[in-house]
Amino acid sequence: MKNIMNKTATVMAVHRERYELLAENHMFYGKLKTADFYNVNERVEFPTVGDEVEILFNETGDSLITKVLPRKSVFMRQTMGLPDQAVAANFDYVFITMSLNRDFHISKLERYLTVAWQSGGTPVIVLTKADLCEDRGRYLEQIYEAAPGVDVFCISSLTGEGIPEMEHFFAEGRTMVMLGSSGVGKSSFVNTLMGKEEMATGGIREADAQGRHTTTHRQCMFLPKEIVLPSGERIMGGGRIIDTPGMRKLIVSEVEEGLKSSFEDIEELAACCKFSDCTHKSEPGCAIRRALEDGTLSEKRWKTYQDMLREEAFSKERKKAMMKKIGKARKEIKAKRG
Ligand SMILES: Nc1nc2c(ncn2[C@@H]2O[C@H](COP(=O)(O)OP(=O)(O)OP(=O)(O)O)[C@@H](O)[C@H]2O)c(=O)[nH]1
Ligand SMILES: [Mg+2]
Ligand SMILES: [Zn+2]
Repeated sequence: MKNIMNKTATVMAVHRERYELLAENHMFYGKLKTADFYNVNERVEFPTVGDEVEILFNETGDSLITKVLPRKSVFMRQTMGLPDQAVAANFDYVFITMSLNRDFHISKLERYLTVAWQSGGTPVIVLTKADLCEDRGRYLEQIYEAAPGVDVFCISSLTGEGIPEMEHFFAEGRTMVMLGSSGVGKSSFVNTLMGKEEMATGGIREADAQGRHTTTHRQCMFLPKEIVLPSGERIMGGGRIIDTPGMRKLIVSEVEEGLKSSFEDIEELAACCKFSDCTHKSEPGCAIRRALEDGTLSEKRWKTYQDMLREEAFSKERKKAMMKKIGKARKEIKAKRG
């Protein structure tokens, strides 16, 4: 049997039930081939932005997406009561975006780092709104402690300050995904690179510095080959950037691997405890206790690490309960079918 319509395409945007696809420099729309994606007996990945998919190309209407090809990286989000959702895929860098003003929380950064390390991409910290910040030193100090070895950039999307230092990320063949809370300036950064208002941006509510969730869908864009910054300075582009909506709350799931990378220092310390099953409470020869006492490890960082472990345990329990429910539902459907 031959099918000359078989192609692969890249998912550039996800709308409610439609996917914006790109193949051979041609933009078109696709839908899921329902039978392939909603078969209750199989667990399949739903396409997300950045995915490479197999399609049945249709010249006159929506093409049919039949399969998601293996991903080199993926960033997952957990939504209460629903299976994990892939936010974006196949990126090289995760731009963890935080603003250099009131919204700055180091514990948030630690969570984002965990998710980034776990995704398979390389985290890069992008501190926005540098034009609004008088004293970035105190932020940077905390960041260097929380994210040793991770690149940090202070930028302003308004003036373009700090962006030329990031030029090497924007090169052709590279893909980056924006990650960060609502209102930190992810879309503004994208727009400055694109040289136009590609994504809508929004104000933030002054009272609580909480974003309004301006971006509601995920979009992948090609940067111009030459990026012109607000100052008129030109840098090289050509790569791809994925904008995402701000995450109100990032629930970390199955973070073990990510934990090891962003809390490597703690893992290493724990490995030096006298007892391999040390609970780090009152055992003799506990390297964690010692580090806490002499200040090598800050109480705050230790607490964040513990919170993360707790959250992970909770999330695993919830997942188990959910899988049980789904399993039961599947059995019922099978039984009905006879
Ligand atoms: N002064 C200044 N304001 C900025 C900068 N970047 C963003 N803003 C402002 O911050 C607000 C939020 O920016 P957005 O780009 O919409 O934020 P976002 O992260 O995309 O938010 P969501 O789409 O809700 O996740 C807007 O009012 C922007 O004008 C900056 O570098 N300097
Ligand atoms: Mg946005
Ligand atoms: Zn110990």
